[in-house]
Amino acid sequence: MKSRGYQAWLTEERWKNTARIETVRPLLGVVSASVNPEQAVGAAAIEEMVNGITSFTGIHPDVTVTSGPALMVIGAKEKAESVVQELNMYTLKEEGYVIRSSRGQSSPFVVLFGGSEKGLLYAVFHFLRLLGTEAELENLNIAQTPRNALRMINQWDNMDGSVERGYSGGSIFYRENRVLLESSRIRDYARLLASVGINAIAVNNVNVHHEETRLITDAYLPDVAKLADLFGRYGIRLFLSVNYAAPMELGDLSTADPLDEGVQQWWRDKASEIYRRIPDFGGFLVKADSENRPGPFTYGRDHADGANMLADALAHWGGLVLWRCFVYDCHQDWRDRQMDRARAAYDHFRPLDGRFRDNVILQIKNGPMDFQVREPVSPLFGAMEHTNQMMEFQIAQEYTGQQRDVCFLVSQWKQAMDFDTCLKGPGSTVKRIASGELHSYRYSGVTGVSNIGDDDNWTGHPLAQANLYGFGRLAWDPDLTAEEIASEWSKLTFTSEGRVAAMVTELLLESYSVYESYTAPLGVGWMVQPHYHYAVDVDGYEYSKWGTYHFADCYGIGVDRTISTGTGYTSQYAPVNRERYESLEKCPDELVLFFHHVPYTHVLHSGKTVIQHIYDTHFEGVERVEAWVHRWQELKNEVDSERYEQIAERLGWQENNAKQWRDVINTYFYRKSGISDARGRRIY
Ligand code: GCV
Repeated sequence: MKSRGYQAWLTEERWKNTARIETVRPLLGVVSASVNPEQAVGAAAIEEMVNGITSFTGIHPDVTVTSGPALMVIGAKEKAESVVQELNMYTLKEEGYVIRSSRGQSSPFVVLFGGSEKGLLYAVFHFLRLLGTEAELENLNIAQTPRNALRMINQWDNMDGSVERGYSGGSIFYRENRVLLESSRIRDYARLLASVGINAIAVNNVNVHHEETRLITDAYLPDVAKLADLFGRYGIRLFLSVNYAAPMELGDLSTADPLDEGVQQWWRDKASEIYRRIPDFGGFLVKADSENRPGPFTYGRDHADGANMLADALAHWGGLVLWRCFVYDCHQDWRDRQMDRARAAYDHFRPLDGRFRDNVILQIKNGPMDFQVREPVSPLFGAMEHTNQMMEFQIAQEYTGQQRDVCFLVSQWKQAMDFDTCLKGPGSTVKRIASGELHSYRYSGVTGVSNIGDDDNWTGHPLAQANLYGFGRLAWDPDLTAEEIASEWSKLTFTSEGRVAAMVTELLLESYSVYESYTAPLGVGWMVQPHYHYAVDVDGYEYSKWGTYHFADCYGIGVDRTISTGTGYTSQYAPVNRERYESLEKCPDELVLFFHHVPYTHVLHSGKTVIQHIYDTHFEGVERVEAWVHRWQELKNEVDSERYEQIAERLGWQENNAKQWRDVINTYFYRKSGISDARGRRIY
């Protein structure tokens, strides 16, 4: 039996309500499926349905499978006939589905109809969510299509078995330069991802070291093909991160210049070699000219030259190039304010709009810096009307608590998705750009840096599973609310009975603002220990040696990014947002130190001074975590001991972390400003 943590939200736990099991027995006892036998995804859909029914209810349904359009009828097949006829007339998108069910209790049925086997698989997982949350099964009339075409995960896994920014053990994919194909974990991971609608994955770190460079050679391609097959069975297309200098790194050429004919031919040959083995290969993910990774700049070429060369090599096979825009100069000298790191992606890429091939997608981090707890939305997103774009979120909690502290990131991602860029007037939201609606992108979507490892429960902190779940659900439907997602996950993971799911939902929904409250204030970010990026160190961040990231002195704090007196970063936004951020009066409190340098006595919209805000939030943050610790203790007898203890232990760590942040931050700013806490609390 798999442990409770391992099962995650695909729980195998039997319903406690036996009366309910008897009620649904006539419905769940029969499964009639029709699928294309050549599509492995269809088989997965049937297997998931049957196993799901048995796990929840103990019922072993009779199963018949025929060959035909992607369809499943649960229960009374004859009664469902007219619904099936009607649905057969529909044309659904490939990944779309419809679920309909009968009205009365006599001869009940549910029909699941997919636009393809993939659509059917998603319908099955939807139906299993209904079973898992013990929702009503009568009168269903559900129609779904994903809003984002690409819903992707990026693994930052290395072949030596480590995971960059991994906080839950080692890699499930690799160990000691071997691909771990013998383990059932990869398949179970594919199931978890497919259950929330993920349809693409890049299986190695964007920092491609020597051994990972070899993934595109004979040494590893047979194994990569097996990985692609495992994921393909769950409708997930496999991508590889590639080293821009691979032709050199592998010893074949002396240059990686994208305009060199030999280099172009090398990548064309490489693409045919890969597609011969993996016909459904997704394409390449590339981190170039960023944090010491090679790229086209070495040859005096720009990013369009670089990306297009790879795109041309893949085009014949329908492959994509996902080109990351995380390009900045880490040696920036902050005395030269034009060197503001926040400006970098826009300054590099915006002038290249229209020059990228159709099968290139620019992959842009949600904020202009680097996954801080609070950043404005990257101004590059949506600013290139003629270039495909997708947004990158970080599910791994690098700067947001490293899966020791609870921080439900769906709250953060929702704010980003709902942000109105105003690029084409009001309503030009990020979610409409990511979905390709605003600019009619050919390819677009969202991607997330994975937070899983080989810890038994996948994510280290059991509650961090909610971030992986939530990422997939939001990528499928950005209109879902954080409340809906948190509650759905909590019920699936802790069952809908008793108090646990409700308490966990509350905790998750508070957690983003709690984490923000005791860490770096008001959007200023960073203040973390170098390289480690977890515990507090106000001046510690590794690149701070070239200039502080917060500009705190005895008078004030914050980064002046205005056009009038600062780095000019605000100019990168459309007029409405530019004016809002440029003006100290209009700038939202939570971002005031991201955009402005202000005295500690500056009064926020909240009515508090900046310094008092810092003191108050840091005291409150600790109090709120202390309250969680007590609330969790009340549930001791209502949660299995495995997860109870893991969560209790981590809440204890979080409490210590919050106290450390409170004491260090409050002391630092008391000493800098010389202003004491208006409420007279002891600062240190
Ligand atoms: C994969 C940050 C992280 C790096 C990461 C990089 C990136 O700088 O600290 O570990 O490298 O982002 O997104 O490429």
